[in-house]
Amino acid sequence: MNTPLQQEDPQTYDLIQGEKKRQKEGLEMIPSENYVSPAILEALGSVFTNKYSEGYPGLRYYGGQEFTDRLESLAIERAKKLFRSDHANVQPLSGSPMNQAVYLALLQPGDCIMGMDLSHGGHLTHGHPVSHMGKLFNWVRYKTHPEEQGRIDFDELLALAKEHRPKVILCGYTSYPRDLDYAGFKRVADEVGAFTMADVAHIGGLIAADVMRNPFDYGFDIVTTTTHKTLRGPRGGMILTKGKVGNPLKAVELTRENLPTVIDRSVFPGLQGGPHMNTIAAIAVMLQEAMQPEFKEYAQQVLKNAKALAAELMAQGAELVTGGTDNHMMVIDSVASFELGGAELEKLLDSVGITTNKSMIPDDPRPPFNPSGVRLGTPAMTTRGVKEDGARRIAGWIIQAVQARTDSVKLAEIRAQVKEFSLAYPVPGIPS
Ligand code: DSN
Repeated sequence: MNTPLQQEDPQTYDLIQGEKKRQKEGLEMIPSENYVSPAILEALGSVFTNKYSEGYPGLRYYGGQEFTDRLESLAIERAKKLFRSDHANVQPLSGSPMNQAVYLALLQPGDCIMGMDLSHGGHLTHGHPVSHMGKLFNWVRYKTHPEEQGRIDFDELLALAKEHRPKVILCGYTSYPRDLDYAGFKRVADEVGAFTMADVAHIGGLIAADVMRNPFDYGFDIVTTTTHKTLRGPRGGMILTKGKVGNPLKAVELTRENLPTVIDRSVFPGLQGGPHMNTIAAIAVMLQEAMQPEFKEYAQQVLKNAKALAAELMAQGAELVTGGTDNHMMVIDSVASFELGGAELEKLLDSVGITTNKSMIPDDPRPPFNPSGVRLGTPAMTTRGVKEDGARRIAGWIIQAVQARTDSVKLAEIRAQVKEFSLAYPVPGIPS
């Protein structure tokens, strides 16, 4: 029997079927992607999508909030517990508005903020000149030392901070394979009286599971995270803060204690309109899943798989930025390793069913659309149940594909092996 979607819009239905097949038959190795559970898909497709809820629980601009208020409060309480924060705003529509809401809450146009250089692993929203936020504020970018396992030199950072007197010191990354020394950032921020902000979008799930450091344990003021990467939820964002929860309808002075209120007011009415309540429902489910013991095992396995994948890639001749990984991702220097640009390697791996994405390497001389690297990660494959031996096989296929780059017969053989392997590990929410 046809589904309602199939009957009403067969074109869209067919595209969804195509995407399901692609996800089932291939390996998702983009470090920011994952698979949600059937329960999360159900919450995301629920009738909460019909509801407008501008405001916050108990303080809305529309009627009919009996269930939305309880839902948002549930998500907030779960987020606070999981991340050990005093407050959580679960309304950001995704990562960019989440970070924008923080900058717009703490800074005036032209104010100084420090963040990690994009080619060293920082995100576009961390002040890259092409972004609106990059133009609005005075960004000072710091770098890493990739030849020293990606170390950040805190003497250099302090010297920069003393010179530029930032109001905020931001750490966090989108393409950096190591953990961060939050205590080092906090020391520098305290010397110049700056707020501390960590964007842990990539590693939110690993922090929630306590397998990576939590910035709040080092005195950070604000932590932002998307909800769909290692946290394995719907696409969305959360802003977690220390401080005293106040009334978001009343303007308050910008102080550490007032951060929860200042941030709430910045998200709504400052930046966004109605929150997506169906997404908040799915975030609530995701947070509950992340509190279970199985989630900790998942997070531990993500790290073990990344170590196994990285070690095997290096053993077979790949050069990794910083020489390895301490988290869920790694960046292959594809030019140094194989004389292949990142775009070429991404395309080659697409052809054998391994999905990755091209990525800059530190101080990359090549342009962003064909940079010198490719980024890989283990969150999605680990959700499917792949373990270290599988990670090593995947490394083998990546190297074999590079070696057979002009041999279409061999590439087709690798594609068939990747498909057979992938089909043995079902994707949650997609019947096998
Ligand atoms: N697009 C995300 C990533 O792939 O890291 C971050 O925005």
